[in-house]
Amino acid sequence: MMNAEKITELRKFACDIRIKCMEQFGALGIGHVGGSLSCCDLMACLYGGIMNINPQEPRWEERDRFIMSKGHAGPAMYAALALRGYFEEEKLLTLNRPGTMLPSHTDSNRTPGVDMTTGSLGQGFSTGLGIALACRLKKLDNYIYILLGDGECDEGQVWECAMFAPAKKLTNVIVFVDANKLQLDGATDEVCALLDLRKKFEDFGWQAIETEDGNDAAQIVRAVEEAKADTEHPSVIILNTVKGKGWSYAETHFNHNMPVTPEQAQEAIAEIRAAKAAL
Ligand SMILES: Cc1ncc(C[n+]2csc(CCOP(=O)(O)OP(=O)(O)O)c2C)c(N)n1
Repeated sequence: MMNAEKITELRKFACDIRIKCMEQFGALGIGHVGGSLSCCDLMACLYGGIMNINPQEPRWEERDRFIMSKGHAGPAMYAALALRGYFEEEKLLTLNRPGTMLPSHTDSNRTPGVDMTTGSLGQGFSTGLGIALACRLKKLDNYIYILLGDGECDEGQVWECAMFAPAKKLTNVIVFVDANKLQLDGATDEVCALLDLRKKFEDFGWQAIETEDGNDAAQIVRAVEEAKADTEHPSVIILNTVKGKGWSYAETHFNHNMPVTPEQAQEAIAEIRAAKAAL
């Protein structure tokens, strides 16, 4: 149970993560803005309080794991990792440049704190369940957190995983769906409608929880507590989020991988700083 003070700290951490995202995009001139900004609150909750991790020992065996299955949102994860001290914050400005340790999609061979290489949508869910099964066989007392995009849920592989986790009783798994309703080239409902995602997961044997506001730290923390209280089923938490959250331009203009000028990055950072100051 986290108190109100801790929740405010997580909200501020989410603002810092957003600022670091925009610094990365501004330096590169392009980036997956919408899908990164929509999951910063989750990154803040996981890396700022929920996960049992040690930034000084990224490969500590008993740690909780996080798999960014929607790998194109790597910049949000990198921002959280840098702010938690996994590597120097200056490295963020090398995003996706030749020789960088921070490719646009997460790569466990390059970045301390990245537990699995992702980018091909659907695969992070499979490899995450493999890790969960291995941890279970090793009798580790830890959690495996996996983030999917709602567009990613159009992948057939996701539904193979949805069958596998309950069948193997992987109760150490908590999956999040970043339900921002948009994907690469349109609305998720129009590209391939998911219909009642919560019921679908329930029918596959999951405990399914939905947050009204998936960008709200208090709701995310509460949902994870509820997930952990069910020791019979793997859990999925559907986060109703806003693509581009925190920068009004990105919230209101459809974007996926968008160009970002230095001026736009500064405009976004000023807006996020003001939001943080109001907390
Ligand atoms: C297997 C596969 N097919 C296509 C792509 C190209 N792709 C990258 S991101 C994306 C859209 C993903 O949408 P969503 O999961 O909703 O992500 P978000 O809106 O949160 O950024 C697509 C189709 C990919 N990375 N992998």
